[in-house]
Amino acid sequence: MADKRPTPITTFYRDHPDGPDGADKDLFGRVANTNRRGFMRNMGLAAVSTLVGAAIPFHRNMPGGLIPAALADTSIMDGKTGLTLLNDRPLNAETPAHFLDDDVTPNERHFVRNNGLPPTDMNAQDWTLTIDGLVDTPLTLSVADLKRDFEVVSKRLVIECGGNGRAMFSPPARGNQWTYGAVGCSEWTGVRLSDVLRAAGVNPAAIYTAHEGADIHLSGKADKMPLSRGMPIEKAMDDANLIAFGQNGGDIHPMNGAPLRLVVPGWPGSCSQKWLTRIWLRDQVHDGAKMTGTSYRVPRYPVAPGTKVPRADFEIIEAMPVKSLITAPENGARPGQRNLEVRGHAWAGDTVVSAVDISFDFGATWQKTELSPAPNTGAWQRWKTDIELPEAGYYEIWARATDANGVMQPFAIDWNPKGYLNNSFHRVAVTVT
Ligand SMILES: Nc1nc2c(c(=O)[nH]1)N[C@H]1C(S)=C(S)[C@@H](COP(=O)(O)O)O[C@H]1N2
Ligand SMILES: [Mo]
Repeated sequence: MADKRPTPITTFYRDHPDGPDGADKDLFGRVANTNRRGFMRNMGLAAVSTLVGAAIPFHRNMPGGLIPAALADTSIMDGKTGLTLLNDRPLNAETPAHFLDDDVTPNERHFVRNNGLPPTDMNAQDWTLTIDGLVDTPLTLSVADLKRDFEVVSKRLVIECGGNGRAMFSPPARGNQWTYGAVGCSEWTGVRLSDVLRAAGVNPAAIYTAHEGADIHLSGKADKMPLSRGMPIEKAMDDANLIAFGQNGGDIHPMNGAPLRLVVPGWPGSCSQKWLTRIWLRDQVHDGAKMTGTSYRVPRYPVAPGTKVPRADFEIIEAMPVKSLITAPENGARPGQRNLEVRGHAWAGDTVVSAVDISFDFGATWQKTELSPAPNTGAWQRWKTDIELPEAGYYEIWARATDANGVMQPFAIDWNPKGYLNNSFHRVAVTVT
């Protein structure tokens, strides 16, 4: 009934209903016209051994495409450290909770969620953004134009993948097995999306945005996009949204969408188009890649775990639910003393967090924490408290946030077929020695 550990990769391969090919497909994405799957796929044992720096006595048990844990600290991504690699094609990596302890998530700790292959050219000098569709004046803007013609602002904004927490779903949901770390709160610098849309002149017939980026579909086909999502025009006009060209005082990390990306706090990360090239205003709900079917959608009504839900009963995810993360102590900590500072962050979609409580007696009693206000709309909020554990032994620290509407994180997962919106409590194990 509580959180389940992520499925071990060997179990995942052994039990996959479509065999190892199906498991490969889930983990690495099938490439339609080539046989390249993951980067490990075509590597012989000798190459893998070289990479891990030793012979592998149990190599026969290694599933095809397995990313050795020794390499899982994202050694194939420059400028990222300590992330856990979940998939290498497309690249997906999450941040262990204790590496999210900073108020502002450094570039190297910001998770990476790619649906396709990053563009090869991310040169800010010749990058342009087109604003078109239902606007009075279509615009083509360079990064320099954006900086010159609009007010430049810096804000801390949370980006959280709609699938964060998917790994704890039972029955399991296909897709990247994010645990807790598909979330980050960097300081983004850019111009307000609303200012740019107003400059183009929003036609009253526009009801939805459509976002396009320069990344490449896994098939390599130029006429296919890995991801193109949008949002209702009312949400797009929210002053919190940025067209960002900076992250934490410097350039955006290439894997986080350099040189230009949208940042739409509070809604699924998929709204925050990376490598942004176009915003198109439409008179209908956008039907781009991963906008339709069951992508980033949940059933309109609560369903029992494992239910097969008709497609027509899915609706597009909008605001993300209230959630908290324990960033200290680290899971598995073995402190030598009973007094500890417990701290973390909490955030709540389009609203704010009003309380974070923690428990170390499996939820029998709860202790209030000191909660800071968000430094700006769309940022996460720091919480912390001191605890004194009564004696040596094993404890779990649980955190539970409540939003301004009185909605509290649940203990158990609200299951849905695609594994979105898991905001059940974060739990951390601590053994006082
Ligand atoms: N162009 C493009 N933008 C994208 C994606 C993508 O695959 N391509 N992934 C989206 C998803 S699903 C998420 S959760 C966020 C993740 O942002 P990050 O990789 O900077 O953490 O980017 C979004 N923007
Ligand atoms: Mo996402």
